[in-house]
Amino acid sequence: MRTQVAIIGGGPSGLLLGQLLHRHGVETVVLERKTKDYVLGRIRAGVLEQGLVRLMEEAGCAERLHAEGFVHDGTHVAFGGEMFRVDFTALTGTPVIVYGQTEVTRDLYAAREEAGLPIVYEVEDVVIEGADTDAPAVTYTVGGERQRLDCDFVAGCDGFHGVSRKTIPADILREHEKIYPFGWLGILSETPPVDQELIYSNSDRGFALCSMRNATLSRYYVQVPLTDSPDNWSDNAFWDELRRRLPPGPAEALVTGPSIEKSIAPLRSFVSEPMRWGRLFLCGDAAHIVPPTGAKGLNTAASDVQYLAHALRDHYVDGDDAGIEGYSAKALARIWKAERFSWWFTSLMHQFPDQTEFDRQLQRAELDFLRTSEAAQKAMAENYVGLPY
Ligand code: RFL
Ligand code: PHB
Repeated sequence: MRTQVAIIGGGPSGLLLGQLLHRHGVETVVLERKTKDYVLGRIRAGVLEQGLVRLMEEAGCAERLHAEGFVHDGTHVAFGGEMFRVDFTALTGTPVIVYGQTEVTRDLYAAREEAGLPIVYEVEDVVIEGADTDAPAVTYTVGGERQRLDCDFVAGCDGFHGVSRKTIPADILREHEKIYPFGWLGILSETPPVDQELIYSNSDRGFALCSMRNATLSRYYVQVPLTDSPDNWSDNAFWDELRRRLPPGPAEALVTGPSIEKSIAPLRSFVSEPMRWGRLFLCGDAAHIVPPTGAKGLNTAASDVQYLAHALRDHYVDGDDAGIEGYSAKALARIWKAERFSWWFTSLMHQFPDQTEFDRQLQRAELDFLRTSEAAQKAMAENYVGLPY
């Protein structure tokens, strides 16, 4: 088999890239390790920057997002039993959209299927060959048979545990990592959200976040030690702990019910450089991870995809390779800013096991500065709604 761009990974990065390239007449084949149902069963991000919304529009996949997504003009930040609001739209002119990653992915799958574009599911033992030559190929096993996909370029959209990053030789790849000493225990429940907007809470008992998917589906998180397990948490224990970490108003308003999903995600910051090796490009979680506090994971994947889609368009349509040459540096410049914001907001909102009273007072002072300073709120809002790209 032969294609122009082999896309490894059928998550949001790979599917969005495939749709954008299709719009420019560039052929792709998507290779996905799992089944479609498995990919759509993963509960992940919920907050979309305007940049991603714009890309979904460009891909012709934004109809349901506009009909069902919720416009959030701001967010609440709670600490010391009090709560204040940061008004994104007033401060930056831009809101964010709450629409689940699962739904983004579902819309992209539907568009790919409607356009009759190829996806190969349940591929195993994927190997990228000749990425540093003019004739790369991807080999893989499906249904017990070894296959070969010849291509011009390979897009590594296969997430943090994929093969693409590992294909870059060790003497070229540089990895930067920070592991946080806690995780987020998250639940999804068929209950109305406690507030119309998100609540990020720094409490003496640890961080909590109230989020949502729609008017009847809520997503809540509490910070837990890395050693914890979801099996240690009954639904009631979760609700009690969440309530204790919220200010009195939302704590009283919280509607509880059975959880339909419960899991723990560790928190990590990670960047690998460069994001291009010859004809192999890394996109999204394959190249970088942020702790979820800034809601930036899916959104940083989106900016990579835009840069890469435009670079490949310029190559095929205009014969211009400047975008390809500049891809890694351009993507990384934006990634590092999202890394910085996600690290900052994580550091501000969580309890660290080795935190001294001095550190805690600094957190309180910074939160109070954020509460009272328009300049501080504007800096936060600008980052939260997404730096331009
Ligand atoms: P994905 O979504 O991991 O998709 C990669 C795809 O590649 C497949 N794959 C392979 N396919 C073929 N061959 C191989 N060898 C393969 N290895 C892997 C996988 O099966 C998968 O389908 O990466 P992508 O597309 O780059 O998208 C990135 C986002 O998924 C990720 O950044 C966000 O979900 C991160 N994230 C959040 N981001 C936000 O912006 N806001 C959030 O609120 C938010 N919450 C979260 C999150 C991530 C979480 N994780 C990873 C556990 C909450 C959680 C719990
Ligand atoms: C979510 O809804 O899952 C969510 C929202 C905001 C975050 C992280 C996760 O910062």
